[in-house]
Amino acid sequence: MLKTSIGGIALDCCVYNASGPRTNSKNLLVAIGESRAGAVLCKSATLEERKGNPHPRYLETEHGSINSEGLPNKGIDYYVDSAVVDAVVATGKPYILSLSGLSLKNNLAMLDKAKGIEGISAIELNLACPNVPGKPTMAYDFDQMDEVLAAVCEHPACQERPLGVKLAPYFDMPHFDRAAAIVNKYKISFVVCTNTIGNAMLVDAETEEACIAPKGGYGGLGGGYIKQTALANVRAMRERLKDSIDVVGVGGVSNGVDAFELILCGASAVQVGTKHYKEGPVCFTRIAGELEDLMRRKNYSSIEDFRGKLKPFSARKAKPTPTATPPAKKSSSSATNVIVLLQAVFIAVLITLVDKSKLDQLLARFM
Ligand code: RRO
Repeated sequence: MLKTSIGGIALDCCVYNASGPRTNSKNLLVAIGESRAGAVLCKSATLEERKGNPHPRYLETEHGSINSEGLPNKGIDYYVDSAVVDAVVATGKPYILSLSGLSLKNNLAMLDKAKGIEGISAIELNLACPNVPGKPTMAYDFDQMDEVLAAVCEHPACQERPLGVKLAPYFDMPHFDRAAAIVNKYKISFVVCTNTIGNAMLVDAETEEACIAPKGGYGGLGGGYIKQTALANVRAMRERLKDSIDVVGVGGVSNGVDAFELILCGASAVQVGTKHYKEGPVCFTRIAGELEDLMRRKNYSSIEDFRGKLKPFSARKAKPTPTATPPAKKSSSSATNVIVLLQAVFIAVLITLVDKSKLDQLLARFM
């Protein structure tokens, strides 16, 4: 029921993990592979191992999360090592390598290391990490993004397997246009929308402090805080990208309904980050099961039955949803108007029919 494909790789389940939470080591990756997740995506790798930013660097609230991890990872050699690749492949799930080089040169050097490794089913190039001090988000620098994609797409490691690009969230129509136009120029198989909203801040009013330590408290906002941004980014990119480029949705997927909404906006698969951090890989089983329940209720047997089929607002069919502000109670106020009108007509008819003299007598009693 949840089968899909991204960039031509078949996935048994359209729900899998986002790069970041619980993706740093072989054991964590294998645990994802052994869950219901449709694929296994590793933590974004850099050329060298990184310890990341100072702690505390992650906080979850009831509404979502903020992080400034700062790309902690074991370095590319670890994630392409046969001990890791083979262990993930043994789970039967496609292994996707996430790369987030600190320079184009580093990205190309990492691709050299991925070249020829069969167990790597796809590469997700992360152009949107907001948390490395002194490194602006590349997906907001369109000229640099264009230059990096031109070079990366030529690399033999990206000819051997599908290449995906993880983008930053965009908030303005010309930015959607520009990002999509750049991606459309290259042999890119999928885009991932979207990374966290960069340089947000959570504040503790009691202690009067920022909630995380690095970068003066600025961090990437994720989870429920960004679901609507993710929906819009998936939709906007789906509307602009070539049909051959799949869109993967990520941001605020807590349950099956969230996954359904992203697919309705055009996602071929959805990734889960914040909930994976909190619940562990069992979240993939739960969310996939909830998505199946919803599909059964709607008589859908495949995600293709509704993928990208978001309808425009229709006043005739609109029903209030629990999250939407209910419209003003038009129907009851118009019913009140009709009753008042009928009363007026009734009184007018009565006045015409009643004998005028009797009416005079009646009025005299009250005046
Ligand atoms: O490691 C991080 O701080 C991080 C990365 Br690489 C990313 O792409 N997005 C994010 O929110 N955090």
